[in-house]
Amino acid sequence: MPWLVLFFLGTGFSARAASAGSRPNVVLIYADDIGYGDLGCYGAHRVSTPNVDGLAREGLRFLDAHSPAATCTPSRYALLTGEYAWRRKGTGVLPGDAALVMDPARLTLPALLRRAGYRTAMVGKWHLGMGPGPGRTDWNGEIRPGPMEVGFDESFVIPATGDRVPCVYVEGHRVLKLDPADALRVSFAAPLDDSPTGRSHPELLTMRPSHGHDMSIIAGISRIGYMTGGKTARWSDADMSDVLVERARQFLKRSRSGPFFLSFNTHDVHVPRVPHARFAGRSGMGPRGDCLVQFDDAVGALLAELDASGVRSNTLVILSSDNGPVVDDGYRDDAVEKLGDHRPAGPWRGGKYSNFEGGTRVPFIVSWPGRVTPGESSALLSQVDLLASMASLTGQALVGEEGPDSQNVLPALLGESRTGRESLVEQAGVLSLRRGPWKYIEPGQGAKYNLPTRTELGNDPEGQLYRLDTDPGETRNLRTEEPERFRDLAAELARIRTAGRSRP
Ligand code: NG6
Ligand code: CA
Repeated sequence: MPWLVLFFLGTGFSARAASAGSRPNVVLIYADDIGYGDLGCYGAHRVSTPNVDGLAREGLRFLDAHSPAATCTPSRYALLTGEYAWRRKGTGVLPGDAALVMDPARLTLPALLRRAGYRTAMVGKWHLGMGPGPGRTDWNGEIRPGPMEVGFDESFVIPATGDRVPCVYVEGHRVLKLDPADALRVSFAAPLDDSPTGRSHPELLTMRPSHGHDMSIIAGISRIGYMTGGKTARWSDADMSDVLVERARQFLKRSRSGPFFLSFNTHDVHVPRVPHARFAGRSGMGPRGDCLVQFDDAVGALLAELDASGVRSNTLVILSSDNGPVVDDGYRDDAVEKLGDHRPAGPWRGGKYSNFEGGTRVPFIVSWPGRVTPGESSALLSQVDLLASMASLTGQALVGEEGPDSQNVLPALLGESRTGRESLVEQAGVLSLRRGPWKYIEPGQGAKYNLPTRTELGNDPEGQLYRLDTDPGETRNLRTEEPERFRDLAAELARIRTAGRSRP
């Protein structure tokens, strides 16, 4: 008799663990440049983020979760494709007129969910290129391929970043609110006319650059790249968060019969940081802190919409960020002056751009009320794993070349296991390999500091080895003390590199 009971318990458990065929809605809230220490639930005390903290309280807060890279484009590429971006040329931080970096033929996260019957939407920052590329994309016509060609049924995006032209929204295949009589042109090679630029006319600016960002002036702020025309289509930086939230809410309302997948990619807290007037001054930390408050408010609005639609208990919400934090990322916005004792990267060294943990160790919260038991988890995982994990959630299998670096960490995401991956490759200037408490950083010839941002890049021509459980701040390089371990990890990284895949 007891074995029968065990049998039933066993099958019940494994069916639950595998969730074969279960199709909860999935909402990914993907922040920009928000660091491990930027949110209240991760220890921030000078900025208040009650909505995110509430999500963490009723969900699972991860302590060793990573963005695939320490900058935006490679992180987003890896998240969507399940392939480490460093395997592909041309996946570094892209200009605003870049061609789509993904092969539309390959499996992506939205395409996988669509296969399982989901309606999929992309709202917010894209930064993966769109159209045929520089000089060839017609911003006044149909812009493709883009999000809609890689698995999204609907798309409303900032093409690149807030600090890069074109400063317009693209809805579906078209620039929103474009007047055909005022053609939009974009160039990253040379000015398109003799309009004043940030460099030639700094007196026209409402926010001045601290480095770069001195080309076309759009809405009083000079950006990276040149654009002319498209005046009716230009966005208002201060309204951006509200515009994206409204689009996301419309999608949620329309899709409540489910299942749906929403990728809500905020612009906060990337530069230029221009919070809406109702958040300006709220944090006492200048625009960077105010944009954190704005981000939190957007999260609250989305969760409220899920509640109002009655779908919250059937929705898996994942909140994370595309890379670690940066304080001065190119505009004089008081972020450095008003930082005080706020530590954007929490206990980790470095930040955005860095090989140190601050580059990719980011907030990661999973909530699914009634399904995911609240708590915290030290499981090692990466956003590159979402593809294989969502495949498992929806009862699908990855085959062949699909998601070559994506591992199924669903049991960890749902809190059924505290074990994630065994090892993980982190990408910044060079590659690092994490295994257990160990971190190997391959030799790097680059500079010690990214001077403009003052970020420690974590380069050492000899390579580095750290033990993070006893030395989270990566202060003691054990390369010469642990030569064997150093060699082993270097060899493992070399194997992952040459194998072209790491998925078991
Ligand atoms: C850098 C920009 C920085 C930011 C970053 C991309 C300069 C001097 N710096 O080149 O401001 O835009 O690219 O950020 O131009 S990311 O989060 O999209 O990767
Ligand atoms: Ca970013």
